[in-house]
Amino acid sequence: MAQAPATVSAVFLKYDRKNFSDSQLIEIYKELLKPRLIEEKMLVLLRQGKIAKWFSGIGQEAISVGCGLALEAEEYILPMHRNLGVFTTRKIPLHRLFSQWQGKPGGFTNGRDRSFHFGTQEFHIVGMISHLGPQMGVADGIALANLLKKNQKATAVFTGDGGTSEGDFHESLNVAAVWDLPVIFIVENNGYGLSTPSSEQFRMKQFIDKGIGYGIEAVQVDGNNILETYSTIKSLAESIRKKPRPILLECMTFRMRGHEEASGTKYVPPQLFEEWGKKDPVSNFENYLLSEKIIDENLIASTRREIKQEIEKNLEIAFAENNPEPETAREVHDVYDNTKLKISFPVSDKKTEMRYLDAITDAMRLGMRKYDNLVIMGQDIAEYGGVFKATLGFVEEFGKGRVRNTPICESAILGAGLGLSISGMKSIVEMQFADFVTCGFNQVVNNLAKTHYRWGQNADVVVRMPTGAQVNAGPFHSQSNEAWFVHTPGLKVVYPAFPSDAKGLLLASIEDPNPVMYFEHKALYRSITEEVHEDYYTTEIGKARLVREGSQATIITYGLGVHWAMETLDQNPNISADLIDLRTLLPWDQETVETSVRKTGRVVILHEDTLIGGIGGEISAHLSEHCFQYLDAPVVRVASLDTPVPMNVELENNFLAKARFEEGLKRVVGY
Ligand SMILES: Cc1ncc(C[n+]2csc(CCOP(=O)(O)OP(=O)(O)O)c2C)c(N)n1
Repeated sequence: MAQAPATVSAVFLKYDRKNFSDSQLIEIYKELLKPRLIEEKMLVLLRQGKIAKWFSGIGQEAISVGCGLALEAEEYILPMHRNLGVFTTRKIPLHRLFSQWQGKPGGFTNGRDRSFHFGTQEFHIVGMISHLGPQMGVADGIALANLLKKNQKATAVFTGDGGTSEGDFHESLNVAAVWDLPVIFIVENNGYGLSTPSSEQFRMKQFIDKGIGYGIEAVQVDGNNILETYSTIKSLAESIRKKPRPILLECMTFRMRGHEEASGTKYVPPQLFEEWGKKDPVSNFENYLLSEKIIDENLIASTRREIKQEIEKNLEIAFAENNPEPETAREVHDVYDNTKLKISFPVSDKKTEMRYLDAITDAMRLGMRKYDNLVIMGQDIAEYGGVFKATLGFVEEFGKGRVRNTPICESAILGAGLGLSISGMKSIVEMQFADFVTCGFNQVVNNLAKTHYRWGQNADVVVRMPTGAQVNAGPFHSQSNEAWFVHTPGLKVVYPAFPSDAKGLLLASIEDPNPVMYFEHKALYRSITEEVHEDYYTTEIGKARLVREGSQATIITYGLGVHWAMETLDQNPNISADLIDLRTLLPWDQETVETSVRKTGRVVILHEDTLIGGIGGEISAHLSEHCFQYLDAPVVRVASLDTPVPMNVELENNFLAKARFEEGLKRVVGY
């Protein structure tokens, strides 16, 4: 157990009251004291077994409170797990915080997430996900929205010193630097990441030394000195509102308790507690105000009494609240933003022959024209037009503000997509190749996918995924990774096989307020054409398409598989089969599939993805569970080999499911 902060009567910190009036200083004191008293109460409740876990920020309050006081109420703050002061200075009713910590409905996540893991538009706070660093990319997106709206707002995001070791820190600072984003990156340097001391976390002497590496300003403050944190953040915010740019703010501080209360503090030398205990942010400020005769013992006592009463009153409310009543339908429903989208039909009959790639470009162009809050971000997508030229000419029409070349920072950019959405904007993020989404995987599966379920915030982001093999590009430019995302509640996964669907589904994805992984097959870009409506139209997400009709079997496939199946059927005119193009993989169209299976009684599932853990397994399991009585043959899956994708054309052909599809189809039909 850590030692309690030493009670000091002397003032060990140097306070500069600047132009603060006495009453302002008293207000600041009250704001600083409140999180301390809440925490002290939480520690008591923890010992009494009334709460389960506590991440303490005792010793670091001056940073959170300084930031909360310095920014305007409409400016977003993205705090971490030790920043209670951000929440209290934003005047969140305490019973809502207490309910949140107890998983009660009066909190912000209806019991779905813990402690400070929530956001609230009402208070302009975006809480963390457990992974620490992703916050910073989200802050970039919020700041980008502010920059594009020219609304002169600052954003502040927190990280611990340990969190800066993550790639997200580097990526987010780098993106913010290149784009001049008005963000204050606040590093709370408390010397430890869990139990690991700074010496085992990084080599540089101090964080401000990193500023030069990113080409940004960096400022260091005494993080325990409330007047210094408050005044510095206030003036930095004023400055970046006028001249947008990121600033790294290093706050020197110390965590006076364990990482969380159960973890102990054995790893911290006792003299550090002694040394930093003297610099306690609350008692020093209190003593300073006493020494300046701005407050007296009576005011201290009455302030403490008032705050304690407020805490007790609000705790009563939270404790009296019932736990959330589990309701399965509501849990499943809340995974998505269920705003009903109207399907748009083309106004005229005018059609043009388009390649698959042209249809994608056309959809993006029409989407950009319709939604002036839509931003496209990706590597080399601006003047260069993207490696596949999908956005050629877009900069000329829409400008560099909305068509943004990004540094090679998948994670920060996907996080920025969420930040834009939080600020009411839309985005398309182009992965240069679907394979590279691995570098931003966390933002997709943990941030974009889970945010709506957690605190009701939608992530209006389309991730374009140039995918697939048959292009002799080897293991890192050919993968089919759609199954990873189909397994992630909260995402939609779309995968068109034809130009007309590519256009309609991309426009539907842009309209959809949920995160959509939009897979586009590279081998189809320039190899197929179709007459496509010139007008704006959308194709419903979640609906399969019956491409061919037949009686002997049902072929279920998507993407390039649809074309392989058509080719095989053309070569085998004696086989009569329903050919279903799923078009959307999450949610997949069970009704269309079941209707066909009930008719044919035989099923072959074809996908380019490898077999084990592929979507075929899910569909097959579903059919054996729900259509067993209609089946006249075992469901057959034809997939690519369970190996990485080889480059050599012969090896790749052998790898791909196409090589085994005809045999599989005949096996099913002849069973
Ligand atoms: C990606 C990731 N790895 C590991 C953890 C486990 N973890 C939680 S907090 C923490 C230490 C964070 O240290 P720091 O950023 O310095 O913040 P502090 O706790 O000191 O305030 C670790 C390792 C995590 N949450 N996320």
